[in-house]
Amino acid sequence: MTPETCILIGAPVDSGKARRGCLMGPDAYRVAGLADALTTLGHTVQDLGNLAPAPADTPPGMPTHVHAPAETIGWTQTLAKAGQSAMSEGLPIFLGGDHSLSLGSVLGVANHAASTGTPQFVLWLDAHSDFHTPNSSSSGNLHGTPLAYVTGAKGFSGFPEVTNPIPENQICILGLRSVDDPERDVLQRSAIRRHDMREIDETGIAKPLSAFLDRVADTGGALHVSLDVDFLDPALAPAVGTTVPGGATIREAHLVMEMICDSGLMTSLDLVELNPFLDERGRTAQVMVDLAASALGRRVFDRPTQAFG
Ligand code: 4U7
Ligand code: MN
Ligand code: MN
Ligand code: MN
Repeated sequence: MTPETCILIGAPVDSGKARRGCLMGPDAYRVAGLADALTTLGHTVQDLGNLAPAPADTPPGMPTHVHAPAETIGWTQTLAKAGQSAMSEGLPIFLGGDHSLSLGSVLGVANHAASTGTPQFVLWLDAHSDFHTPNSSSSGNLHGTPLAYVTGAKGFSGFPEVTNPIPENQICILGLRSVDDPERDVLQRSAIRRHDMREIDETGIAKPLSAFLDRVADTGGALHVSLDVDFLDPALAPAVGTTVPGGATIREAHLVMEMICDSGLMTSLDLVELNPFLDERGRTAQVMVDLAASALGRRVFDRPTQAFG
């Protein structure tokens, strides 16, 4: 693949849920050798270190059961800014941190895409749909809300205004097996492409993914990939707070990454929800680094260029 400038953005976000530990994620990816893996593949790596959230106040109008809204608002401001400016320098890789970091990462890359007149697409690899608003969330955990926020959903008082919402038909979710009732109601009425594990069992994972990649390619779009550790089966990737059995296998996940790489479409990447405190001898961090390497060109053999579809 064409050599990229990969910009590592450490986002030790831990405010998106009550259970702590994701703040150790960025360093776990560094220890697992992410930079070396990318350099070996011919890319240039620039590590911006770990960022910190901008100071923010608790907004009036935020339901009181929501966990740490001010800190997450601060992170959203910081990461949107960092993401938008990194987009003109290379391919940002957001090292999480819990999934609330994507409130900022997706906002930032979408703002950049809008400034260049490019349609922004989002591929969400996750057991969960993360389509709550602060009002619909019964847990009050904002890591369950980023996809709703970036589509321009109401209820995110105090958060940066979403001036370039991602159109529903430019979002694809793969890996679903835990969707709450309020999320299901909204998703079923939406144009979001959503593929649960049952469908993946029945058709294979390549089919829905290649259809989505074809659409990105046809429109000349930018593609943000958001990889939640819990996309994978917890037996293979135990370092996550929200384990849901029945997830993707190692090969399904690598195939997704390899197809993304072959498409040449990925313009930004989140690695989220790794909680190193729950890991077993670093194996989950290693799996995530290996998946990032697959998305950026690691191969057993070269393959002839081919179209999917
Ligand atoms: B993750 C949940 F109730 N839906 O809202 C919630 F099941 O980023 C989980 O995908 C959210 O890990 C999981 O708390 C957020 C729950
Ligand atoms: Mn998630
Ligand atoms: Mn999840
Ligand atoms: Mn999770």
